[in-house]
Amino acid sequence: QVGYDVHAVEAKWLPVWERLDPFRADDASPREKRYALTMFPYPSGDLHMGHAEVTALHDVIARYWWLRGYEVLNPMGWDSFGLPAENAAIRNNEHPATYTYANIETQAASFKRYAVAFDWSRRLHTSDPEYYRWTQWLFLKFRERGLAYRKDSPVNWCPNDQTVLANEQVVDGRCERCGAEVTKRELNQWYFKITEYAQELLDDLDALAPTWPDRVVTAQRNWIGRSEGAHVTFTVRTESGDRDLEVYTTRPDTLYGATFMVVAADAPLAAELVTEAQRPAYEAYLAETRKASDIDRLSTDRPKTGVDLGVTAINPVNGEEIAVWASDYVLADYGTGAIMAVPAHDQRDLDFAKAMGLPVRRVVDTGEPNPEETYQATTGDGVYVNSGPLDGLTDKVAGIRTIIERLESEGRGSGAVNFRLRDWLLSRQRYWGCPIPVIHCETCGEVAVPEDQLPVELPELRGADLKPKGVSPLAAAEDWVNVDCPQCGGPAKRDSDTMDTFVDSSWYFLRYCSPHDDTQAFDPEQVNAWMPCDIYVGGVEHAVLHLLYARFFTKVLADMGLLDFREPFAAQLNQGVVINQGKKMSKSLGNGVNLGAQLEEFGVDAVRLTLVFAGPPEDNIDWADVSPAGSLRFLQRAWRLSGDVTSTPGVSAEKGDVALRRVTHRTVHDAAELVESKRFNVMVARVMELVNATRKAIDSGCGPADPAVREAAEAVAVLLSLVAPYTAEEMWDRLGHEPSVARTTWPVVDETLLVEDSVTAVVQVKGKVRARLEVSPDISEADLEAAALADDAVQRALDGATVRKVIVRAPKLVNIVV
Ligand code: ANZ
Ligand code: ZN
Repeated sequence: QVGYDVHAVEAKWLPVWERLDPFRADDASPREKRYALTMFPYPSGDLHMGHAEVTALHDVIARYWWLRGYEVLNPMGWDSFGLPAENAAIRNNEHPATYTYANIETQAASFKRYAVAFDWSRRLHTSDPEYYRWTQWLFLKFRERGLAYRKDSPVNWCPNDQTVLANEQVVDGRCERCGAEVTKRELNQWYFKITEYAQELLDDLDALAPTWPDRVVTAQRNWIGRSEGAHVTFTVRTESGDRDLEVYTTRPDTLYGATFMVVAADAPLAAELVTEAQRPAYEAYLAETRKASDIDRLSTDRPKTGVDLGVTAINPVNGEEIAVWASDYVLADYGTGAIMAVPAHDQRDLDFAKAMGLPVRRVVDTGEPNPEETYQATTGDGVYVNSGPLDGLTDKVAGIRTIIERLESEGRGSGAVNFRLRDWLLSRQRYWGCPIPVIHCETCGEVAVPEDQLPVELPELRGADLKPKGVSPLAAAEDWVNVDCPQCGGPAKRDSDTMDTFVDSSWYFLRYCSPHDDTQAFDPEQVNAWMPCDIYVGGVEHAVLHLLYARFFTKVLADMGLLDFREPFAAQLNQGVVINQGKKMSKSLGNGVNLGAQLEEFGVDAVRLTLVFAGPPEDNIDWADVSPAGSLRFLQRAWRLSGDVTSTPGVSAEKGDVALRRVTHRTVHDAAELVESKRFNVMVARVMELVNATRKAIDSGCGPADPAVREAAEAVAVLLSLVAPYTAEEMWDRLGHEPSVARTTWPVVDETLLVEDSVTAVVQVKGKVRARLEVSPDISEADLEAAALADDAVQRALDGATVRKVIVRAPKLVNIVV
């Protein structure tokens, strides 16, 4: 027998699959539909171990569904706009399109070789005009609904990339992409009003919680950050007269302990309140504030800084006059951008009071040392003190209610809900993105590009300098940017910003359902038939941004009447990370594992098997701890079985060796449950056991001609096709079947073979043993009698004689008297 040549097997089946196209999803299929989605990649370089892992895991599910008789939509495409391509293009002095599309071809070829069960007919690239035409259309629809708007606001600014960043793209005060320290800038920007959906985005997480990873649900809940409290209105005595100052607080019950107020230094309000005497000090402080990131500003260990605005405010419940300060620890775009400081019960306020020598008043006695002396804020429950009508009360809920009622009756406040979630800033001052389809006219103002003029194509800008300058390179493209106003025909300019790439990826899963429709973004009928996605596999790094945005888009489109569901992803799986020698792979550590080299050395199947077998899908995989060589040896063992089988295809397994049949049927049965509960590694372990059992049966048991051996080998091929498609196909071929094993059906499990322990029942006819039956130890008398009478050997022994009496002693004996 010749050896197993992985690369020859790969070369043999790849073109066959190309021809058979076994995973093309048929919209018109009568079969039940399933949608298996995996996060589409950025086209930066070739595929790496991370792609290999996520698609190997994802493929187990998609291929399983096909075998179980579903029509499976399993598409792939590229998230092909964005900074990585633009930066690489600048580095290599070429056009972003050249870099992008070359990488897409490389990755597509690698995916094909890697044998992922994608429906390639649905491939899309978000940077194709056929795609982004509809991204633009969606933007215009959002704008019509008041969900896309522009405003001037301080934005996170990456001085290195010279671009605006969403809050989500600022990690520890640094640019997510390049690591540069992020600063603030005032710009006129486009926003999506995701806050309008904050409550629904939060509420609908409850229904997702059972089928979404906990960490994703929690991250989204925290990101949305709903809190309940009150708006309280103070009166500020300014140099130009009295005015109201509203704050948001989660602890209105501590209002008697408010000893000063703090306004965000960078809120326009601070500049309005400050006295002329304090203005120079304030302006100097403001300049400092603009340099700090939100994360730093909210940090409790940061020394508190600030400036006295020189004005006072009146506390609405006790008429007390307190100082108003500006500081960076209050954020301009959260709540109302101003707070009432209760230093006794909020550590940041207390630190500020200590730093500035401001008064502290305890209003809740928790039994702990007094924060007025210790400068340790107490945040727990206790007895209200120094709090007028609340004094002596211990119930916080009642305390909050009492104060809110009082404020409401006096028109100085009301109960309020606040969200941490901000509107989604989508403008980017970069070239390689979807142009915003808006024209700015001096006469008409902001004018939407008429739908029949979409797409607004990106101008080529060959040879142009794409280096970040703070304005989009598109602004300098005179021919492109200067247009006639669609409304008045007068001179106008195109909006030169491009969209955040998260806009592109917020609806690609819809486009896959009708990817070539050039009359609409998606065909609602197809989308409603395929969606929501039954599984979404991808990295936990997208727990907040992408997943929240995709949910938001889905809800808006449902409100537009285009979708009959409000959540896009019914279930989710986050794979772990492939690491090496206990550490994240990185250039500097030199511990990177090259996917291409692994595939060369061990073949596709062994790499895929290794990734699936390494552990639970959510766990990280340390490449130093796994053995692709071991995987390859196992695949060889499995493959060898297919050459040893000597019975013919189609032979009935019923007469085969019962012990082996039990193992086979038990394995197939359990494999289904294991795949459905996403314990793919255990499923692989079970297939390994089946291979061993089959080998034993061939070598020292019933021999290669036993039909149970064929049954077992065929089951191995089908189960292995979920993980090792080449080996499985080759086995299937050697077992005498037509390709593709991936489109055969899941083996039918004979329930009677699943009985855990069996006993041998002896059947006697006229006192002579005529048959032995393997039966369940708890078989009923009636079932045992029926099984005995149905047995071929028993029937032959009876030879037509009339049965006079059957004595049954379940489960061991049947005695037939004629
Ligand atoms: C008085 C108070 C007393 C507060 C107390 C807390 C404890 P969450 O739960 O995150 O919504 N706050 C409000 N606006 C702020 C801003 N723009 N920047 C920084 N802090 C702000 O937090 C709400 C609480 O955070 C509010 O309740 C306010 O401080 C502060 F014992 O008001 B609290
Ligand atoms: Zn006009």
